This record gives sequence, C-alpha cells and structure tokens, in this order.
Amino acid sequence: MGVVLLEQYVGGEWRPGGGGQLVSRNPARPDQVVAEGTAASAGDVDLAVRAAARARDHWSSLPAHGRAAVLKRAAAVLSSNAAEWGRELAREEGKTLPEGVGEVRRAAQIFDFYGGDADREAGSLFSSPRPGERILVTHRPLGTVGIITPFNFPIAIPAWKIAPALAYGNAIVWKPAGTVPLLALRLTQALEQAGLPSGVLNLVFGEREVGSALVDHPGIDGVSFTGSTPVGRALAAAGAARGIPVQAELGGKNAAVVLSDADLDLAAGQVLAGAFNSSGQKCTATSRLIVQNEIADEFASLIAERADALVVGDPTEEGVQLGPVITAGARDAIDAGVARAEGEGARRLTSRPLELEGDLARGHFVRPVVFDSSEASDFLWKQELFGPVLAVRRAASVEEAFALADASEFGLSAAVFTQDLGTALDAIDRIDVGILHVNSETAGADPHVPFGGGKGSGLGPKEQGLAAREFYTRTTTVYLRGGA
Ligand code: UN1
Repeated sequence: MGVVLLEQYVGGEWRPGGGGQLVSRNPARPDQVVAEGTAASAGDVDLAVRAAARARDHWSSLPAHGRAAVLKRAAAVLSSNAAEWGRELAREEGKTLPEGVGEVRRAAQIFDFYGGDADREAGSLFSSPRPGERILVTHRPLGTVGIITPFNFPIAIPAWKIAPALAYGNAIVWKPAGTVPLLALRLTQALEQAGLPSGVLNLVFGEREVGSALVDHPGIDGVSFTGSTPVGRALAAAGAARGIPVQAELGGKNAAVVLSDADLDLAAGQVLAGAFNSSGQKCTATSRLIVQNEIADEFASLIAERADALVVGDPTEEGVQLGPVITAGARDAIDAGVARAEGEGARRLTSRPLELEGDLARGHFVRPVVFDSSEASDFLWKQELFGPVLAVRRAASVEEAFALADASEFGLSAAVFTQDLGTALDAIDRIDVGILHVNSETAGADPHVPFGGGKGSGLGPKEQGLAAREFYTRTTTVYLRGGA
C-alpha cells in the first residue's frame, strides 16, 4: 500500500502546511508509514479561520434544504467508500477491520440523520400573556466552530460534530488527532465530493499547539472537543475566559453491574465487547465490573477465560479480535498501569502472554487483562487507563453494587445486567451517568439520541440527536406584535 500525501484543506484548496513533519504509522507494524505530510503553522490556522469567516454567511443563508442535500450526498460517498476507507481506518488506528468498516458506515448514517434533520423544525412558537402578541424562539448558527477530535473514532466522532455543525449553518475549522490524519482527509474529501462550498469546512493537521492556536483564535465562536478530562477542562476554562461556549466530551471509568439473576452468557459477551473491542480505547469502554457475590467467582472466571481466548494481532486480518493500541507511549502507559495495579494488590485472573512474531512483535500490542481488584488499592478502580484492562469487584447486594458503580469521578456510561425490570428501573436513579445500558454493553451511541456524561466525563451541552442543535445554534426570542 502506498503512502498517502497529507495536505491541509483551507478555503477549498489542498495545500501543504507550514508546520513540522506529520507522519501516521500503522500501530500494528510501526515500520509502515500510512500517510505523510506537514502539520499546520499558527499562520495556517489563521488562514483557515479567515476562510471560514468568508464562507459562512453564504452557507448559513442557503435554504436548509440545500445544506441537507450536501449532507445526504456526503453520506452516500461515505457509504460507497466504506470498504476501502474502513480498511485504511483499521490500518491507521488499529481497530479491527469489521470495526473500521462499521465506523465508516456509522459516519454515513450520522450524515444521513443530520441531512434529514437540517430542514426539520427550526424554532418554536409560544403564546404570550399579552393580547395580540406571539413569542417566537428561533435558532441561528453559532458562527465559526473549532472542532478537535481524538484518535479512537477517527471518522465517527468527527462526523457527529461536523454533520450537525454544517446542518445548522456553521463554518468549521477542524483539527483531528495527529495519529489519524488519513481518515480526516477521507471525510474532508467526502464533503468536497458532495459539493460543500469552499471554506465551509477547513482541515488543519497538528498536535496540541495547533489545537491551542485554534481555540485561542478570536475568530472562533465555539469549540467542540472530545478527549481527556484535563485537556477538556483547560479548553473549557480558555473558552470561558474568551466568552465562547465549549462542548467537551471527556473520559470515563464505566462500570458493568452483573446481578445474580442475570443471563450470565449474555452478560459475559457484552462485558467482553465493552471492555475489549477497539482494545478498550473508548471513553465508553467497560473498565470496572461489579458482580454480585453469589455469582462473582463463576462470572469472573468466565470473563478471564474468554479474555484469554481473544485473538490479538494485525487488525486487518480475518479472525483477529484485538488490534494494537495507538502508540508505543500508550502501550507503555497501559503496561505501567497494569504493573502498578499488580504492585498495589490487584490479582491477575488472565494469564496468556503476547505471542506475536516478525514485524508484529514491534507493534503496540497489549493483551487483555482482567484483575480481581477487591483487595487492591483504588488506583486501578479510579484511573482511566484507556486500554484493554478490566477490574472486578464484588458487591453483597444490589444497593451496594449500584453504589459502587455510582462512586466515580466520571459519569459517562454504565451497564446493568438483570432480568428484573424493577431493579433495572432503580438503576436509572441510583447511578449518575449520561448513558445507561440495561443488558447491553457500556459502549455505543446512536445518532438520534443525546450522547455524553456528567461529572468528569463532560462539560457543556451534550452531543448528537437534537442535543447537538443546542450547542451549534444560538436562539433569539422574538416578541412579535402587529405594527398597527
Ligand atoms: C461509542 O461508544 O461507540 O471517545 C462511541 C469515545 C466516545 C465515543 C464512544 N466519545 O470513545
């Protein structure tokens, strides 16, 4: 496979960036370069913001039907390229081929959804306490939004920020994670092919300093970010200082609660998927497992056994269930977390070592690890490791299980496995999370419903569904009387 040339997309033109070298590598075989080019300079960011400012009035003044047509065409381009771009995604990010292809299809569905939403209800009409008056609440675009996206969903997360931003009439400057520029290029090409006018979406590559240049630029009217909790909080503070809204979707330490009446086979499959798909690199991944005493030993052994059976290898090969993590640094941090957990009393229930040969031996692989952490320090229970590491604790009762799940600095998602409807309903009030799954894994997000969490997991309006309109628009409340 050839190396793809990376160029920024500014004002409708593809051009090299003025910053340092940018290279993305296959994390399974790091000797292989996937894409190469140069990152943006601060000057490029400025050009991109100016291009967006020039383009946005035309875009927002188009009838919503016109914007919707572009989004729907982009969905079709994504669908028709899903096989090829999904393979590139697996090669650049490291998730398995079915996950990669599935993610490109998911991006297509998101564009389709917002293509359908763009021309739906755009405001609401209220009665007035005063005779002869009506009150109208209308939505206007936020303006130029800065979008900063992570590596772990290189096309779906950008899609669920970019699609609503465009649908509601905004212009965009987008900085994707430096590790996955190729998929950002592909999404931008899809929008270009779909006929998005020049300057409405601008793509700049780079690392944190490019993100800072973007957020600090006076021409940016709002920022949507997905990434770590410390960075999100710093961005929210920077945004507050400038008086612009920031939507931040952050970390998680999501619990699956398996109660003694659960279907254990179903629960095991869902817990494994939640913990180990994408090698655990999801903010929605399951990293804590709480099991009711009566079934704790049986269920923990089942999970450990099945985790040891998972096939780790080149994610583009058939039958492989876990690919690598994104970088050597990420792998080292996960390995260090595992070693620390063991040093602090966690008992490893899995035992299979990595068995990789040839150039795969240089890949950034981590085998899935399951720990009994009942006797361990809180480190493993509290710290997000962003890798395939699952900590198990026991609970004597349903109340204790829910309380353990709730006792976290994060509040993104949780899963409860039970066959009792009343117990499931109780969980809604007991566990403070933005997303609750009953008898399904903690990960996953549908485009038509809100996504996001509270506590350390998110700041600002939620993403997706109609929640996205709240962030990407401002309202004007209009008191309307006849002139006579
Ligand atoms: C999913 O669970 O399918 O960064 C999506 C993340 C989340 C997206 C999760 N923002 O992992």
